[in-house]
Amino acid sequence: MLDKRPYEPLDVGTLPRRLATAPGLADRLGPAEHWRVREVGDGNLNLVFIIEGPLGSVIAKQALPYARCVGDSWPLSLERSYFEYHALVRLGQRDPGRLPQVHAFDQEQALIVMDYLAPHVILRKSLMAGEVLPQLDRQMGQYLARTLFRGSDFALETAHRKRDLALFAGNVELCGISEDLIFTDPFCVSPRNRITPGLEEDAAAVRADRDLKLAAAALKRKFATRAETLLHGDFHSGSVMVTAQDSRVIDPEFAFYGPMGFDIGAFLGNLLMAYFAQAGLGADERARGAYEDWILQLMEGVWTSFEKEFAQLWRTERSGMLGLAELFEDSGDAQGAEAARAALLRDIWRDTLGFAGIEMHRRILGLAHIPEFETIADEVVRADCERRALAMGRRLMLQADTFSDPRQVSRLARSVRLA
Ligand code: SR1
Ligand code: MG
Repeated sequence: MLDKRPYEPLDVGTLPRRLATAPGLADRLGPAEHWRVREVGDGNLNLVFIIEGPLGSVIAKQALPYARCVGDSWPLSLERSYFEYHALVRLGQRDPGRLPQVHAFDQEQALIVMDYLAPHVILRKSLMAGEVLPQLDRQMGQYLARTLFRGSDFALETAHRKRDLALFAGNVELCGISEDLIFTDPFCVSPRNRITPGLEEDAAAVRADRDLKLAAAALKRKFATRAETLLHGDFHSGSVMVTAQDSRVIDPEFAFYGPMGFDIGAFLGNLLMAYFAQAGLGADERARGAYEDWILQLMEGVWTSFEKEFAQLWRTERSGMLGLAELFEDSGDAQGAEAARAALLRDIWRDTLGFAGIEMHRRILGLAHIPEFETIADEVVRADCERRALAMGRRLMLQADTFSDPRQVSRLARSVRLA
């Protein structure tokens, strides 16, 4: 246990002093006087340090009392670190080995010490570098199925889930960021919005598109009211770290109870944006075509693996209040249970596509953009890539009902890409 001290943002000098007495850390790293500390955070919100000692390394992540990407004009409470810690523990239990292990949590300092993932790199960077990751679809599909199913009333004991629901209901501030930045800002004039020059007419067309705004409103209602399972809450390709064979999920500070399709949709939407960005990322045409195909295969494979793992969990771990084996298997109607699963997966698939489409809008028209597009130096090329992604996102938001499987999504992506 660390002694309680009032919060202060730490730096490479004060961090080792703060953590020197943290139980177990010296065993993991070696003596504190030999630690080397570097600040490496490049995310939107927090400080991130790598601490290297003679025996090993860890990451220390500290929340700042404001949004780092904007500055102290956007104050944020430190509590997000508390929710991130609880989410890391729960998601890690539901898909063991897929999240960094937590070694210390200092609530007062909003500081989490966890595994340093090496040689992993952020998935976005890997997708921009054209790397093929043969295990990623299976690992991400399984991660999504395990965490979403095991955190829901299909699996968890009711009292446990309701207690957890109450705990994460406190993550008001970060949910508020998503409510504004994802579901509202891209569809109206907001001082937080930013666009690539050349997209002005496209942004105005979105603001005037009543059908699209109705779809955004319906998705926002789902996000805010359907407390189905514990979500990561910000599951994009900057929240996954990869090697050629392994992947880890990081940064669940936006965790809350929401609709299953939200995490899946955010991930698939980011893969689709990586697909549309390839045209501006400078690989030669042949290599690019093959890589674009692989990204679409990855997107399809994540959903297929999710569905497969979800079905397996449905058959073997449906012990929660919504499991309802009494109505089906216990009454001699095993087929009824399969029909209930198929209906649920159709529902999640529809939500997934809508959330994917809205994620694609907010990353192009809102505050928080993505490096896949931002690193395209030629603004005309960038705007063209983004325009195609917006067209795809619109179809996903408005026609989610019409796609029966992810291959149809890939077909549409190819035709939008080549139009
Ligand atoms: C002010 S925070 C902006 C974005 O960064 C985070 O990663 C979330 O995606 C959030 O919407
Ligand atoms: Mg993050």
